[in-house]
Amino acid sequence: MKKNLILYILLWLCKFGYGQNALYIPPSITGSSFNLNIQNGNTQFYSNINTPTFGINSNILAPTLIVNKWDIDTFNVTNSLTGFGNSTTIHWHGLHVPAKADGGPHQIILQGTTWSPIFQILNSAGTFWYHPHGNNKTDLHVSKGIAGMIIVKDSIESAILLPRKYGIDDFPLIVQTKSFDILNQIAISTEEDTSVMVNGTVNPYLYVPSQVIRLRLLNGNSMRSFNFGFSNNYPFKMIASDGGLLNSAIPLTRLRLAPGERAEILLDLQSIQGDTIYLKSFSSELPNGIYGAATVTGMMGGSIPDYNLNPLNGADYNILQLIVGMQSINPVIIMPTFLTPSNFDTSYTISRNFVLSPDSLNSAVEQVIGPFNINGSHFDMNTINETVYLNAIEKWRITNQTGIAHPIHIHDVQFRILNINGGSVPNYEQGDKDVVMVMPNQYVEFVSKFVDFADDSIPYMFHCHLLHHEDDGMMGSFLVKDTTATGNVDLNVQSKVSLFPNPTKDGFQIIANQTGSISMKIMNGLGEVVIMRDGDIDNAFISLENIPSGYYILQLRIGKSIISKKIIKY
Ligand SMILES: [Cu+2]
Repeated sequence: MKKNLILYILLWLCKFGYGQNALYIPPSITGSSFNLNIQNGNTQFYSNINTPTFGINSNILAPTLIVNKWDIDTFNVTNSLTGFGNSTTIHWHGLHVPAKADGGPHQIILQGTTWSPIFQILNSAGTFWYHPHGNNKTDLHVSKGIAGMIIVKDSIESAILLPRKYGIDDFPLIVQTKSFDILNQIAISTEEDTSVMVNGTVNPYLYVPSQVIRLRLLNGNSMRSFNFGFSNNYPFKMIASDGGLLNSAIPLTRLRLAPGERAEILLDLQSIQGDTIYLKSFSSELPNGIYGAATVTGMMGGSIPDYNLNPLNGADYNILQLIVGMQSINPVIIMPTFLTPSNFDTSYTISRNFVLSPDSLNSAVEQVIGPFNINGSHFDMNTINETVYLNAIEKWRITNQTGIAHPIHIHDVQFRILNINGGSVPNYEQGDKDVVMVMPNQYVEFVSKFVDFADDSIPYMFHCHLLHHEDDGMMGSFLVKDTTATGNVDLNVQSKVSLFPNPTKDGFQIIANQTGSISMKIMNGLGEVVIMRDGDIDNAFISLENIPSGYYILQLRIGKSIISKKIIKY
């Protein structure tokens, strides 16, 4: 293994001097029905060297899905992978969807079959992603290339003057490192991920216009964190975290992203036309314990074998060259300050504790390499670890008693970080999040509300997003249960309910033709409830006279089902 590593470092040094490559921008697709074919491919990361890869509708990676809040979309995901044992799943990371549509380990897509979840986009505008989440194969399938970005749009984001021309002033950047074995096959569970790539392009460059540009950063790595920044400490502003827009743009020169985390940043390039700057990782500044820092050394002195042979660990290295050219048509030239007001209810009534521990308490090395457990358990397909009640607001405390930092991801919801070790939260982590890094010997507390979707048997996942740890079982499951209804969007019921007239000037009638109780709420684009009624509302006229014109969402609870409809008031 050591001999191989020396070879790789030599190869890496050679590659470093290699020519640069134009950054690949994955194609974007939009609409209400998405056909996604998971297939085998071949990619030349380095000229004349073919490497077998996996991709969706392409040799590697996946199209960027551009979806609109409130739309009901169908995703036909076909597993066309060949080779033994390549059943997989596709998880919509960060999206708030029913458990049966979530794409966790329970929604296996066997080879040669198609999985077709249908769900409404309920998230606010932001950058999300989709990737495999199968039991024990997440690292392999993501590393082989299956990962794509999801861009959610909504009316609030659209009203802000921001760059949003995909591939012109608004760029998806899926940042990853990979290991290759001597046969140029992608390898996992090594410390030899010396190839840095963006959107599958090594040594990439990108021509960007000399105006305000938007970069959607996704750390799509298995293990490695990045400490993003630019050459000469060129300043940037962060506008969105995992779950979407922040309250206001935050000026930064560094931004740490762990695997699974996203951020949208703005750069004002007006003053440097003709120049070049580099997106870099300043990994020399990462503290001990974070995979990617100079050291990952536990309390008992254990460290990851071969870790210090990887030249990226603790180094400051280039990720993407930006060559600043001419302005595009109708450039954005002003950075916004105020973005969107925050409305997140943190009045929790239930607290849960989760402790991350190494299985072996007396091995110094296992403190940093695992296997790790959560509250003493490893993931089991047939076990439900936690049960949450629908509409509960809960505080979760994650305590890390291992020697390595773990980015903890929770499905179904976005959360707000209340405190880190009882102290303050950095401003760039104060927005909506679905991944949080928990440092060794620290705890993080966050709060979330578990709304809209309940299921009596299919759980959501919470887990470490270091894919090697996740595959080793550092994952648990939680059910969201409704004591009064299943909470599932029932499309059979949905199709039978109509609103008339819609669009409307002053009000509408609900035609449900259902027996039993119906309750109703109407929410505005901020998710605020503007009208609520229950009781005998089937065929009743609902007045909209007292609310302003615009788009609204009607949510009806009929018996055990919840359905949603869009209403337009003009
Ligand atoms: Cu972990």
